[in-house]
Amino acid sequence: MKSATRPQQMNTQSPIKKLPTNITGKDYVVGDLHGCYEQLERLLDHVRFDTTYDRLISVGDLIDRGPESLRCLNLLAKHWFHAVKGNHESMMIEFFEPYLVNGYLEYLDELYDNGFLENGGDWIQSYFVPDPGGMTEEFNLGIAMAQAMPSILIVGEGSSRFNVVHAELARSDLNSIFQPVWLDSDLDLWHTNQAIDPNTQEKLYWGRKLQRKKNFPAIESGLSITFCGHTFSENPRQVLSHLCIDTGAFISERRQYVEDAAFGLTLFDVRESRWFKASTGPSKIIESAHDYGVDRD
Ligand SMILES: [Mn+2]
Repeated sequence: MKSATRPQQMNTQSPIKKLPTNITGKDYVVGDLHGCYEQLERLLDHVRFDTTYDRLISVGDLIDRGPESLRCLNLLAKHWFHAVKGNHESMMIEFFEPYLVNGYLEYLDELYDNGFLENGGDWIQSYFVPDPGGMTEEFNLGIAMAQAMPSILIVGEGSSRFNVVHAELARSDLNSIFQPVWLDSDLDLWHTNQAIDPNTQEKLYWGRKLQRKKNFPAIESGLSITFCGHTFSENPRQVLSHLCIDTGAFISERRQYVEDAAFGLTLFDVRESRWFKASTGPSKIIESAHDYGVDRD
C-alpha cells in the first residue's frame, strides 16, 4: 500500500559547482539517460567502472520517456555520480512547484494538456497517492535531489578542465557578435557570484543554436571542452568546444523502427577521449576514439 509523505523543502543550491580533478580514477560523462538505466548498467560493466575511484558525470535529463526514470534520478544519491540539471528536471520541478510549496496535491491536473506530462513525464502517475493527496516518499526524495542539481559543472582546472551543461553555452546572438559562446572566464565569474542571468539559464537548458549552426564567425578560444546533451543524433559530435553526446537512448528503447537501433546511450571516457554506445537493438556496444582537436593533459 502506497502512502504519501510531506515533500522536503530544499534550500537554494549553488547553480554552478566545481569538482576537483580526479587524480585517482577516471571521469566518464554520460548522455541524456531518460530513464534508460539498463543501457547505463551495460556500459558501466563494459568499461569496468570502479565506484571507489571513478566518477560518472551526467549532462542531465535523467528522467522522462524511458522505462526507469526514478531509478535514474536516484543515482544522484551516489557519491560517484554528479549531474547538471536538464530541461526535463526543470519541467518536473516547475510542474510540482505548488505541491513543493503547499505539501499537498489533490490530483494530477491537466493530464493531456501539460508540457511536462506530454513530453514523457507521465511516469510520475505511479507515485501519486490520492488519499491524502501527495507523492510517495521515494518520489519526494528524488525530486528533492533534482532541485539541488546545479546548471553547470566545472571539472578540474588548466588544460585538463572540462565543463558540463545540458544544452549549450551559446550567447544570445550567434551571428552578430564576434564571440558565439560564453567562455571559461564567464563561467568562473558566475561561479564566484553563484548567479546566472535568467535568460542565459534558459539557454543552458533549452538552447539548440550551436548544434544547428554551420558557419561560425570565429574559432573560439578560452572555452574548455564542454560536454552537453539535449539535441540527439546517431553519434557524438563536436561543434567548436561543445561536445554533444546525446545519442538518443530513449529512441532505441521504443524499438519502433529498424533505424531506432542505431541510437543508444553514450558513455564518454574523458581522459582517453573514447566513447561507448549501447543500444537496445543488437546487444553490442559500439566504441570509437574521438579527436578533441586541442591538446589536453
Ligand atoms: Mn533535454
